[in-house]
Amino acid sequence: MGNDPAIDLDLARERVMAATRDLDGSTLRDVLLDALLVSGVDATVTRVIMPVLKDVGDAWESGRLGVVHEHFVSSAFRGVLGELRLPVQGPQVRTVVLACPPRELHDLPLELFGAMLHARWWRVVSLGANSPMTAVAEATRFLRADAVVLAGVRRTAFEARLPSLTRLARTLPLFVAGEGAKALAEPPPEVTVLPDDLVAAAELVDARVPAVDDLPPVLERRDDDAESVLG
Ligand code: B12
Repeated sequence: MGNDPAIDLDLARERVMAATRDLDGSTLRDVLLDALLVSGVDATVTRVIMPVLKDVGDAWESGRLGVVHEHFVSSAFRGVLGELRLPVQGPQVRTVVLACPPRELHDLPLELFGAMLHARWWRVVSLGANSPMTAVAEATRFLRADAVVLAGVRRTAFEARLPSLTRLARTLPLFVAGEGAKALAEPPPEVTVLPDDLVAAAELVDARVPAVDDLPPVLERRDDDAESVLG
């Protein structure tokens, strides 16, 4: 890899896309881990993983790639990001619960967002797709969570749950994201709609729930600590 992260990430994106077409899991994993080491979680998610996800989704819709590619890439991304989930510990750790509302299955961008919060020293507890609102509320109580992020593509996923969202938002900061959240005509005033830009959204959540003193360094790339971050 060269010294210019922009060039590396463009190349990484092309290689991940090619590996997806070839269903080549080991190349995909190697390229992504390299990108994460060199450029960190934020840049790799926004410049490599999300664009590939979008390309694969569009190509799948138009028939240029098959359902096999969509499944393959989703599973491979989850696997690689899972490898990075070192436990975060200490009094300064904040806990976030991630979930998709009931009947919402588009959970992958939310998982990617979780990796970005993890890199900011959040303990990320993911309930995944199609989560009952009662389960979300129970998880927040049990974990004494500091925040909740819900994401969905369909407006109805949120619209049908406005009373539960309002109740939940009275107990802790509640963020909603994705096309469905943005399409809400009138989100409850206590609920924050996150921007599409994942870095801006992560910064917003991070700033809204300040950690206690002695924050450890953000788990982002520094020239001298990339090895320790990714182990
Ligand atoms: C992959 C996919 C699926 C996968 C989901 C895999 C997964 N685990 O996530 C599966 C197979 C499960 C699926 C199922 C269905 N899907 Co689908 N799916 C897609 C597809 C092809 C790609 C979505 C994607 O991941 N895009 C990549 C991401 C990066 O882009 P994005 O979703 O636009 O997100 C952007 C922003 O919204 C934002 N964002 C999104 N989430 C979050 C979260 C956070 C925290 C933040 C900060 C930002 C953020 O970030 C992105 C920035 O560009 C799209 C079509 C497309 N080409 O986009 C349809 C699409 C989303 N699906 C659709 C539909 C209708 C369905 C189904 C009902 C059946 C069907 N016809 O396919 C089912 C069931 C859905 C349900 N009940 O939830 C529709 C949604 C229409 C709507 N608004 O209601 C779409 C648009 C297809 C279409 N043109 O009709 N789908």
